[in-house]
Amino acid sequence: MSTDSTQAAQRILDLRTELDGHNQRYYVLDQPSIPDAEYDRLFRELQALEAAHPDLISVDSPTQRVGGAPRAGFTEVRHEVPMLSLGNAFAEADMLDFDRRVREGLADDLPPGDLFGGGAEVEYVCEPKLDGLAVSLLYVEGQLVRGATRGDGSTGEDISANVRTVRNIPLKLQGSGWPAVLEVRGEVFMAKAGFDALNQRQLESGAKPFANPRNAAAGSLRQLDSKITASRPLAFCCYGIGQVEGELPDTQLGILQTLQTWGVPISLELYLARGIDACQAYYQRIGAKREALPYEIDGVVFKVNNLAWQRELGFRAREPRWAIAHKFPAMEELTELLDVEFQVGRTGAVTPVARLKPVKVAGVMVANATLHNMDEVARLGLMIGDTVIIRRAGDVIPQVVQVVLERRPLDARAVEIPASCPVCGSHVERTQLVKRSKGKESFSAGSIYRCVGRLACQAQLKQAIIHFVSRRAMDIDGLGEKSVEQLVDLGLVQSPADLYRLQFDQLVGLEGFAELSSNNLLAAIDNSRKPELARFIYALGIPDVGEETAKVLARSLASLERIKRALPEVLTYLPDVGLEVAHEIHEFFSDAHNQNVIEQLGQVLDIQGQGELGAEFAACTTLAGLLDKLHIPSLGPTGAKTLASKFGESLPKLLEADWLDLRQTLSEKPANAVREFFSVAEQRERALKIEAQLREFGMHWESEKRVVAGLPLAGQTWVLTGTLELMSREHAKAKLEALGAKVAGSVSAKTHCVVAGPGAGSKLAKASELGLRVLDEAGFVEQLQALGVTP
Ligand code: D41
Repeated sequence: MSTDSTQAAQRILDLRTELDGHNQRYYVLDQPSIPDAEYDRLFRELQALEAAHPDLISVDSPTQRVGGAPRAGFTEVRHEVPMLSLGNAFAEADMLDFDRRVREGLADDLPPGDLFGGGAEVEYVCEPKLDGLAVSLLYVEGQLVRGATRGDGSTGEDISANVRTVRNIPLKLQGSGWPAVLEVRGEVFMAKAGFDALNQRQLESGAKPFANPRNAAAGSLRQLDSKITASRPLAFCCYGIGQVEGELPDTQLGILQTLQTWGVPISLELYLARGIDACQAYYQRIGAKREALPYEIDGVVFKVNNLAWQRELGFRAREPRWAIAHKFPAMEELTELLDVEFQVGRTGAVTPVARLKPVKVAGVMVANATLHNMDEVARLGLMIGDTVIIRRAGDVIPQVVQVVLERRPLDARAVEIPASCPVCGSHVERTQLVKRSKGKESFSAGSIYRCVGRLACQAQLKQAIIHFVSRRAMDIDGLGEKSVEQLVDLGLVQSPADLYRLQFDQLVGLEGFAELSSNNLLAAIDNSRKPELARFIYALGIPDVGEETAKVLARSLASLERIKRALPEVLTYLPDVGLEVAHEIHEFFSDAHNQNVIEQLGQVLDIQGQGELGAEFAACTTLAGLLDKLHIPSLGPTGAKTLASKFGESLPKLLEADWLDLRQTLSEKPANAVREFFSVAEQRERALKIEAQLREFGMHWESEKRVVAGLPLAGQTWVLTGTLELMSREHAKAKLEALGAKVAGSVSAKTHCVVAGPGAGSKLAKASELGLRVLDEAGFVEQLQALGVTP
């Protein structure tokens, strides 16, 4: 043998071993260890080597077989008609080759081409290639009798119980005229939204999240317990048929459309293209829509429409000659983790960031990926030097989804959180994330690391200033991230209040600051001196306080003083403020450093919109509700109610009660708990303090039966949709909120009114469906005027 073929033989053996290993992990263990794109490359390398050295082909080469063995636990199913696999095209040229082979294969059937060499064109059915799991559904007399995986194409697994849980798979065909035996084939997949929600749930329950929707679909479908399958957001889309006893149309499209009339889901993107150019155009169109589609696709599939021609073309090595998949650039690639660096965010959170050997993922160069937190690093089992799978889906930041353990180098290093802040050198503190749920504080597994340097840390200061000046916060135009960095680095700005002390002479001459831009910036800063309270609160950058929460705080408490003093329990009386956010707010204002920054800002700003308390607190509440918020062990909501009514809705009376009084209303355990709770002086005082603050903020016990006049639209939810022509949507929203209404993004039965401008679509349709009140913009303006508000 020549050295060339000796080398080829060795490489072929290596490739086969490697591919067999991947097949085993992919099909049998549901744990793929490399991205599809990498697998495809290895597979094609092997195919090419075998094509060049046909004598080296062996029957057990992965190229001669597709798929894997059924997993122990499911019954085997033999496919009457084999489930073929699909050939792949990666470039336009591959598609032209495919079309040429089709036309050559059909030469006798096609009409002659024209005089200019243009051949007759073939009709192709086009559809997206879903990234899921191929399955077979057998219907006998219209009844679903069996579901099976594709397996290796000849033998799959019986997953009947599981497919029955997939919501859009008909258990019985609709209508009539279906063949006595009909095998429907298609893809079971998981939509992007369902996948995200599932992974969220997996994380919350401490389970491992799935790397991508395909793994999630496969893992869900191959559950031995079909109850688990039922809880997963799976869907089915038919792409063809297998065994048939009866009549069906004689085109691919005709069959799919007929199946649809029987209730079988087919692709919404189906398209009939005449000629290969129309196919290429379809590929481009779907490619442009790819990220916006609600499910993941990895290419587009083209099939000769005429069934007689499909039969004539036949197949070769398990791939039909009449169909091909034109792949899109892969969303996942392999690369190397060069290092892990630590970034410090606005709230001081120290987060690991992956520095990668640059790699192109779906057309975009990726050199960094977020690692979220140290728990994520631990979950991935990540070490520096590892080969990792990078995934870029939609417009989200690239993510590290998996470590390829087999490729871990001997000198791989552990990822360690620095003991001190990489920016300011302050101590890095570990905070165990506390999940405060009803009744108890539970420690979740999560923890974050925080630099304790606050605004003395340049990184936090920069982020805080960038947030402070942003459009939705103080809206100071002309101060981009680069300029903020400069001002901080030069020591000109050491706290947000320093912005208001900047002088022309300090600015002019800095990078990006000529005379005009310096003056413009100073004017913009000056213009921001009278912020609305909500804007100011939002600009402070309190963890977990977004614009909405800032508005709620401003509207209901209506003064910075009250917001600063509000007790966490009192804050939870506000709409949409949970205990966790309430604690964040309280802790923020209790911090001496923050108090200092706010104090300084108070000297340079004139905060607007402070005054009377809003309607939120004017609402009545009950003593039982307050007891509930104290989280007294063993005291449930019912116990709290009986207790409150027994003591005439009066906290002082309840505090005077002795054990016997308590025992008259409660059973022994809660009675003891209540006595014990209030025997601690601090807790007694705290309860009284909360009550006093609630009263100060305008709350009344329901028992006091005082009629409270709220804002005219208090308690109502409004939705704005379509284009408003007389005013901006923000303006309309502000007006509604000032009247006490909540403005929501989606229509539900709880919506009070929908304001619909031109171009309103599904929200308007839903409103009419629900019989809701709908106003056009003119009607809305009238309504505002009727309520005494200038539009
Ligand atoms: O959407 C898909 N993943 C898809 C897969 C599709 N739209 N069409 C397909 N057509 C076939 C043939 C042409 C063989 C009937 C397929 C597959 N096969 C397929 N899926 C998995 C292996 C083969």
